[in-house]
Amino acid sequence: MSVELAYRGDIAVITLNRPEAMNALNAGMIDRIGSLIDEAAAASPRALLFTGAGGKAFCAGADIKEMLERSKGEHRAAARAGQCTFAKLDSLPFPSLAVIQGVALGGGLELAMACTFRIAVAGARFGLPEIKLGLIPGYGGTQRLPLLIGKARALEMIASGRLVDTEEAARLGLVHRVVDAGEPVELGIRFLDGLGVRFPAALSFARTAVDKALTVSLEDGLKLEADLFTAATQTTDAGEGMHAFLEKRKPAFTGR
Ligand code: CO8
Repeated sequence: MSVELAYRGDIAVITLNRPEAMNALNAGMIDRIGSLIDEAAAASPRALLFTGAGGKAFCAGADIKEMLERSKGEHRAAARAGQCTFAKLDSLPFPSLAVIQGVALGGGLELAMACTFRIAVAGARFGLPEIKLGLIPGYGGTQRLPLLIGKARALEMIASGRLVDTEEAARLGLVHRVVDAGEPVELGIRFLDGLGVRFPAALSFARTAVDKALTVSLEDGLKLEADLFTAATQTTDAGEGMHAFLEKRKPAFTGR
């Protein structure tokens, strides 16, 4: 199978496994990623980690050969299918992490940008090079890249199609951390362990609120924050977190 789901303890791991084509995403892989996200979510993991097999590429983007064979209507449907799959990833109630070893290009970077966190293994390179094919990003890149690094920088990356290295990616805020070479899943688990054993349910509220910050008015954003804050107070984890503080112990969050 060119996309696989496995578990490392309470962490779900989805591996893009098509190294002979730099893990390029065809329509079947997009469908399968969507099904595997659902399957993983049903198991309520601590986190969902994405990685690419082969060491050279996290993912080199959408399958260019397959794109050439599509009609106009099929292109739109294919773009929407990928966008829906990545939106599902973006709205999971637990964190997701892309461990990027090698290149993350086009649809591959768009997949990584839909994750909560991105870490780069030394030597990784990033880009939205669609312009060099006479195209633009179609799996959310024109929308998520400006949200992550700002409009001017995003337009420059998309217009030039140039690749950025790990140092620049970290400076731009495209990745959260750069780590030394190693086995990607191990590196990802180490990063997640450093963040805490399990995130409280409030993480998904924080993500929703922060996502809206750049797209709605300040007034509407503040109302949303108050609503989500209230929702967070009603979770089991909020009771646990506040009691643990007063009892001078570490909280045992369950993600609920
Ligand atoms: N699609 C299909 N095949 C690919 C892709 C791809 N995106 N990338 C690499 N491959 C294949 C190559 O054709 C080659 O196959 P073969 O051995 O049969 O010739 C094999 O992988 C190895 O690639 P290279 O020989 O080129 O390896 P290099 O180490 O020289 O270069 C690179 C690696 C830099 C990754 C290079 O392959 C490259 O530039 N790839 C294309 C990157 C790119 O342009 N990505 C953007 C694609 S478009 C996109 O992602 C749009 C997303 C939205 C789509 C919405 C609707 C579907």
